[in-house]
Amino acid sequence: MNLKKELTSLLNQPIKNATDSQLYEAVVSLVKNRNAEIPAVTGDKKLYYISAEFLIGRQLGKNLINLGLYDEMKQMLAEEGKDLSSIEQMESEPSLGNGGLGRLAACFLDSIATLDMAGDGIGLNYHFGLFRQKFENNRQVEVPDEWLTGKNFLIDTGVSFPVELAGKTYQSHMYDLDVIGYHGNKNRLHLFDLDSVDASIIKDGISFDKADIEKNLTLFLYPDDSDDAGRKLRIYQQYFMVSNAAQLILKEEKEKGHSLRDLGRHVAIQINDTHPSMVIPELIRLLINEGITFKEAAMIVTDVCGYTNHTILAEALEKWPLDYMLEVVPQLMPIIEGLDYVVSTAYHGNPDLAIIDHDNRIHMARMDMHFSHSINGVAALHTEILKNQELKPFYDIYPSKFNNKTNGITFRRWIMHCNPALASLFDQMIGTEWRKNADQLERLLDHYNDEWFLDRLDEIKHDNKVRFAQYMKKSQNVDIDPDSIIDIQIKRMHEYKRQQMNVLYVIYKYLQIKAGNVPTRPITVVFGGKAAPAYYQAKCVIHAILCLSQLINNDPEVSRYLKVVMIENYNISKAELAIPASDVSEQISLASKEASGTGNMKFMLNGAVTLGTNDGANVEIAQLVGKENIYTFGKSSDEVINLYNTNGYHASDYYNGSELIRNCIDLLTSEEMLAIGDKTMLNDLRDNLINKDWFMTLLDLEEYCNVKDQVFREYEDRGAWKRKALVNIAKSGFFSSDRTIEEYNRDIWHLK
Ligand code: 26V
Repeated sequence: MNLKKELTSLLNQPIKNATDSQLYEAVVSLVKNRNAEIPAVTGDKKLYYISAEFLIGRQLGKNLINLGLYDEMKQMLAEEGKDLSSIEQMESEPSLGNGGLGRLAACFLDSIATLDMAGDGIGLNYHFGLFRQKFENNRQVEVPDEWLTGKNFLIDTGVSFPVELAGKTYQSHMYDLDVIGYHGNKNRLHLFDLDSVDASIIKDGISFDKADIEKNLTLFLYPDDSDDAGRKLRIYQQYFMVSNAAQLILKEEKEKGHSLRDLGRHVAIQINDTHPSMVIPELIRLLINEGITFKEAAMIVTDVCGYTNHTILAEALEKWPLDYMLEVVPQLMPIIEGLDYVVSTAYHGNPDLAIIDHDNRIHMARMDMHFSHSINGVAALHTEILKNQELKPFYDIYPSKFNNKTNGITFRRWIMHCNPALASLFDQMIGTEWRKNADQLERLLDHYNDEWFLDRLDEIKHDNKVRFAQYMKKSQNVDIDPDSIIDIQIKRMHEYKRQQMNVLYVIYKYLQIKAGNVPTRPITVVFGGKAAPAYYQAKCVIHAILCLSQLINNDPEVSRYLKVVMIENYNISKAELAIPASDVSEQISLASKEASGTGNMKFMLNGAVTLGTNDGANVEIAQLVGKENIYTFGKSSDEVINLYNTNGYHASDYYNGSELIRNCIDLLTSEEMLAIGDKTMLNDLRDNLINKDWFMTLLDLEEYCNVKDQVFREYEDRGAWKRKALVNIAKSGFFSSDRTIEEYNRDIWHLK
């Protein structure tokens, strides 16, 4: 049936009479019907990607693109006077992830289906995704973000498993989201839930009774784990997720008639960070229940599982107290103790390798490393740091388990959907093959000297800046000049990512302009990101950004040249608007701390030039584009690691030793800032920078200011800049998640 007829019949009225919200519901029904007709990918071996987070974002546009219906739908609706983008905005955004790790899982599912590999995701059906961020009095306020209101893409499967938590049995409820490959077949994302979950327990903001498991189990994504009840709830959630996963996997294997002893031939499990680690003991437990010995079960599970590490931050490597585990999952403890015994026997009680340490804490990553056949980092530098520093004792005993899988992003969302004009320009220049094979983008370099093409690139960038400016005007009533240089740092707020360094640059620029040293062209510095509710320092940085923004924007002398904007409630949809509008991509983490980054890849693909440290995947970006097409600065990861090891960094030396640094930091608590902001927060931020600065902001600050000034100067050589943008786009093919997934399959999963 043609789209118009199908939609009209679903609407029960002519398209032109329908509201956007009626149209949204009808298009979702249409898509769900189409998805239902698509066969599932089959194969002799199947992957299960288990993750506590799938930051999938809105589903409508992505489904239409992958079904090959987007352009036709858009045009048909336009003929009826309707706008597909506005209809897409009717969808509540599923923010089922915190940041990079969750978004990566979503990109991976897209690529796995596109490459026709049999692979499902398994996670939790949080009723509330990551909190919605509001700004009040220049501070972050958290409010619940319910996404299950209104029509969505979930399919109620009716499938259910019993899960025992603290001695009580709960019945799970499995919902599915279809994951359609680009012009391909279908996999699924299975999200488990509990019927008794009850939103009425939510009190002020996002607080709720953390002990009421029956009502809160899948209520929120990653609740604040700063107190004991929160940490316990994490264990409840994690076990609920993996017990369902393990039961689903064994059920599917039995249905296929496979012997569970052959699990390694037919199943691959990828453990996304340590949140799903309990799948190892849970699977062993279930296999023992099926009559397999502990020893054989442990070998089978090791064959099946692969573990991905996403961070070297110590506080993110989970270690659960033994007594919590005894309380919540007593059935797993004999298995975990058994595994610990195996390790202790094999490695003569080496405490660095023990699963259960002397303080009776269970090291989840260590269990993963002993009982998986693969351990991977997410960018070349990150994997090297894991091998030589963070996980060295494990690399020494299991060198062949370690491998690198540099992250990637799906080009379906991060160019085709978010930047359709640029995608069509690529079609025009090099044909459409790049849509299936991202390496083809390199052919754009044939047009390196084509003035018409370079101008088109620039026009599209300008149009995207206008679109972003209009959006910011409408949503936050801020004015952005589309002719200014747009410099963007959007990511979670964390001291290691060093948004505070960017803040200090803004102050440096403010002082320069005040002193009459004005830039050639106005600069717009854009921030966006959420701070964990209990992360005080990150909240102080948000406060400083918002106060500065007020100070500068109300100062006509400065605001002609400099503007500071913070996107409220930064999420996937907002990223899709901001990234195509950016000239400069800020990737300024302290070297060694950002495992990979994936925003950096999205900016590059959309023609922004990176200003970054030699960290994570920035290193690989630099290798690909060459040093004339990226701006790098700062101390190397080796130097930084050495400073940590020798306690060699003292922020106060930098503060006392540099007038520039002192002036920038002192402005934070100057009269004009205190007239706007909170004295305690601004003082605490200043104090921390001078006396602690754990992530070494001041180490790289001066170099950062100099290089950033250079970036803005060189932007004025318009011809050269357009070519830089072109090279970045043309070299971005390597960062397609299709490439990443091919590598996972080649080295770890062996699906086909
Ligand atoms: C998790 C937690 C959990 C509890 C307390 C504090 C804390 C701090 C950090 C984290 C990080 C979670 C892991 C994560 O999201 N890593 C990101 O993974 C991306 C995909 O591989 C990668 O691009 C980012 O560099 C990395 O930070």
